[in-house]
Amino acid sequence: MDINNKLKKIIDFENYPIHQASFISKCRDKINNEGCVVLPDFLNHETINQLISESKKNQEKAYYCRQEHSVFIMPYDDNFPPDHPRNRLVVSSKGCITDDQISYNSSLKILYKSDLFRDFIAQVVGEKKLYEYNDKLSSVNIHYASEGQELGWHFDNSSFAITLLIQKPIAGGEFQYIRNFRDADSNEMNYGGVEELLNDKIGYDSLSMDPGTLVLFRGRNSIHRVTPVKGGLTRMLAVLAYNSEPNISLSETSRMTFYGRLE
Ligand SMILES: O=C(O)CCC(=O)C(=O)O
Ligand SMILES: [Fe+2]
Repeated sequence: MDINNKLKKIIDFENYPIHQASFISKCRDKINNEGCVVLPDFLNHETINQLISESKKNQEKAYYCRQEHSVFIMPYDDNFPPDHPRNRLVVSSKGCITDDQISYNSSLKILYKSDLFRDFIAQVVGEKKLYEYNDKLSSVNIHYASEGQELGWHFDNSSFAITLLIQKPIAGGEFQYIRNFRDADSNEMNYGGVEELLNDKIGYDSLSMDPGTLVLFRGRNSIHRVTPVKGGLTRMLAVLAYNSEPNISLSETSRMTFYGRLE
């Protein structure tokens, strides 16, 4: 079967006509105005059940890392004191499996590789074309967060990210964010705002999502975090990553940090 026909069995194509100009333009307006597009029940129930079972089987292969990092995900800068928002540290801890550990037949791979889906995302985020990562690890990942694991406040390096929740924890594991909180391209880092946030002086938004929800998020300027998971059910989430240029590999530093290996 053609990959785009397979795709139509994986997603709710009736409610989400990702090939239609009017739907695409609605999503484009949404991401431009609100910083994210959230599509509940994007994946069919059968797809979610398959993904839960394959992700559980793969969990034993996950590489776990715990890091202390600045919200800017940059090394310590001597030009600022240790308690400056540029250098203050937050904690992130999670497990991760990589693209090469996910079966070629997985719905996630069919989705990731389908032109229909890829063109939809490209048009929504305003890129001509999207490419997979050149290395064998970085294109499709599954993140695992068990009790107590979390992602601290951060800005992403990439301009956008696509996530699909596979399993929701009993409590916690909530995605929280403040949109347009800095302007990286004009080097406007909003240290004042970051300090207020880290001191718990300002509010933020929360995204509520259930398994099967697709989130397309511009995380480069919108600060975000995932709160600590509570209870015995692991938060499992797929991350689909594309590049706007061909032949790009994730940096060696990032691969070593997140995957513990280069290939
Ligand atoms: O787990 C999530 O929902 C978000 C993941 C995230 O922010 C990241 O991987 O940078
Ligand atoms: Fe992020």
